[in-house]
Amino acid sequence: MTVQNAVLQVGPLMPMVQTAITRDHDALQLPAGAGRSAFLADHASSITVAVTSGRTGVGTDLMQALPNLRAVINFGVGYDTTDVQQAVERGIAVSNTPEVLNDCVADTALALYLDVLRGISAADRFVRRGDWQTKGNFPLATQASHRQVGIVGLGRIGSVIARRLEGFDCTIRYHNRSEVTGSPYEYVPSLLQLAHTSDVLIVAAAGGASTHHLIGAPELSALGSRGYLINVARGSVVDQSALVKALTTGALAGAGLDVFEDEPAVPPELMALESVVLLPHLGSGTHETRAAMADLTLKNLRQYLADGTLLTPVT
Ligand code: 8YV
Repeated sequence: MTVQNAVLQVGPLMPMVQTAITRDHDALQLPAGAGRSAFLADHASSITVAVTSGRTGVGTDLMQALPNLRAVINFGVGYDTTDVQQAVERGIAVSNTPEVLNDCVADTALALYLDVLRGISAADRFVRRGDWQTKGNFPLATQASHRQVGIVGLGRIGSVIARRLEGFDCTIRYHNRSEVTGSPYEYVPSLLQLAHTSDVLIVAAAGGASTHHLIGAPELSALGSRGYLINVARGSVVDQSALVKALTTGALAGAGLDVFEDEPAVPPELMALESVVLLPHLGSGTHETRAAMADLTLKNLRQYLADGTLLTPVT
């Protein structure tokens, strides 16, 4: 028997989300490998709602294979893995989980900021290796307070990062597609100019085609050999090859990275560098925030199934 208006799980989800959609909505699970074609041949036409995460998404091919898809419910604020253009063209609604993760992602940016400038993780490795006893003092680091900080993307998360940095007496400027009305920070229309005037660039812009490699060799060179890059947005926003080159040649002082271009792959050249802090895309990864994201994901799904509208649509 074919289920009508079926809900489809696309990719891994938090256990509480997976349990809820299976228990309450009889969600089907899209097989990852060989069984996918046969599954789609059997079920594609019955699927009207897909529940996915920012890491997996409903990409171009899968969306095309689901002729009756009406909504994509995305766990995560970022939805660059979903083909939003096709969704708009076909009238498919897409939701995400904004706001609830602002604090934790901003906290992660600040953790990377302090760690990279002060060398906290490197100093921890220094102590564990026994170097304190054999080599003496840990090398001097860079002051984290009173810095010139450029925020790339002063959106919901970027604004919280800026507020946190005020506590460190930093001078904050930002670059955005357009000036943020009423912002207390200086808007710099040229990203290159922002890189020139910043000690640290913090990337908090959304991923996707419009920001692909927004930060490349020229911006990294403008940031310079005493400059630092922090990225808690998407790996795609930064030209990773250019970043690796700048870091390995000393053209950039250091970087704190929660995101990479081809996750979970991390360039091996970075593994050997003491000047970088590498995190496994954990920006929103706390019990509290992930529970709030799960809750908002399920609210969007339930509201869509009840009345065809979304609580937090992306378009
Ligand atoms: C999540 C994120 O880890 O919300 C986002 O966009 O990058 C993270 O909070 C991820 O989306 C979960 O798939």
